[in-house]
Amino acid sequence: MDATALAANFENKLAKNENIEPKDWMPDNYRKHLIRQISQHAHSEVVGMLPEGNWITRAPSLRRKMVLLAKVQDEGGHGLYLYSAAETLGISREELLHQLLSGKAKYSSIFNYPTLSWADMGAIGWLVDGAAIMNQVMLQRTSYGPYARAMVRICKEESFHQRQGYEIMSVLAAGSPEQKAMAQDALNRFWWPTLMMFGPSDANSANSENAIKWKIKRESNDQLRQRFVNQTIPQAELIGLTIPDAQLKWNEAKQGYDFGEPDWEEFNQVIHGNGPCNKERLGARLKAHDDGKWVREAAAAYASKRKLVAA
Ligand code: FAQ
Repeated sequence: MDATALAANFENKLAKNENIEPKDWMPDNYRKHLIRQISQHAHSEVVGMLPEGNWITRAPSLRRKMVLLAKVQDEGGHGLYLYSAAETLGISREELLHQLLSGKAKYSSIFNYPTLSWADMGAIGWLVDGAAIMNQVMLQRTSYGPYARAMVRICKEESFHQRQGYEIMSVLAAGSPEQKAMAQDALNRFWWPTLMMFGPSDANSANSENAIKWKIKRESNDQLRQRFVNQTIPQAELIGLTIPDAQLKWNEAKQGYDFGEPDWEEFNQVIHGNGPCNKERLGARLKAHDDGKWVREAAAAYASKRKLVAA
């Protein structure tokens, strides 16, 4: 097929909502866009293990510890599926990791905030995983096959994560005044950074136009943020916690809540490396990479030995 026919074939598949698969022809910019988004997503899952990993040894009971451990391991698994999905686009795992460890690649802003109390485990599960699902449900129908398929399993696991977080928050909110205050404080600190997870407003979202055109994203940053707010307010009310937003108000006409504007200056600082924990997070990943060097070397030596035996 000539270039025009290949491009027409690609557009045709998108129009029919058929997946684009790794061996299909695709425009270079589509490939680049996907590598950027999928790898940022993978890095987010892996760096996202750190804030919760901080509380594994201090979980208040064996049950809580087992659940948290399982959840953090799930996030590591999500990172692996997503790195594999990115690799199908022709970039190596080494290059992807280099981009993260050199500070070139972005990962979700939310993981640059500290986890100061046990209630933060509740807030992360409830809000951060809740926001992640809101975004990822649409990604199950993203146009690139390997990414869409990875999202199906990831969404199932994120749904359990969201429930375990909300359960932690509801137990604390129904506990002693100190426990309830701890839950409220976690909500106060995580609310605005969670809203920022959806990315800048549509007017300032440089990548959205292509993402929507290519059916990589099926809904915009603002639409998803609005849906998350609508879904979360009744959940907060049910357990007697207050959303820290004086502008929050039900809007009958739009059948949704009006809410305040996140601090976009703070968001810009965080995504450019100047958030409260950016250096700590990258430092932890660099250390993990160095500590794992002998494992990579041993695995490579074993693989070449097996190749020799097979030859
Ligand atoms: N943080 O033009 P847009 C999780 C960047 S998974 C950092 O609107 P786009 C699970 C953006 O990259 C959480 N950077 O970009 C879990 C772009 O910069 P670039 C991760 C952000 O791609 C839970 C620039 O700003 N989820 O949490 C952020 O159309 C608990 C302009 O933005 C995903 O990655 C941000 N929040 O929309 C794990 C889902 N927002 O690349 C552990 C897949 C924007 O041009 C514990 N990703 N930027 O230099 C997406 O849906 C999209 O990439 C968005 C951004 C919505 C994140």
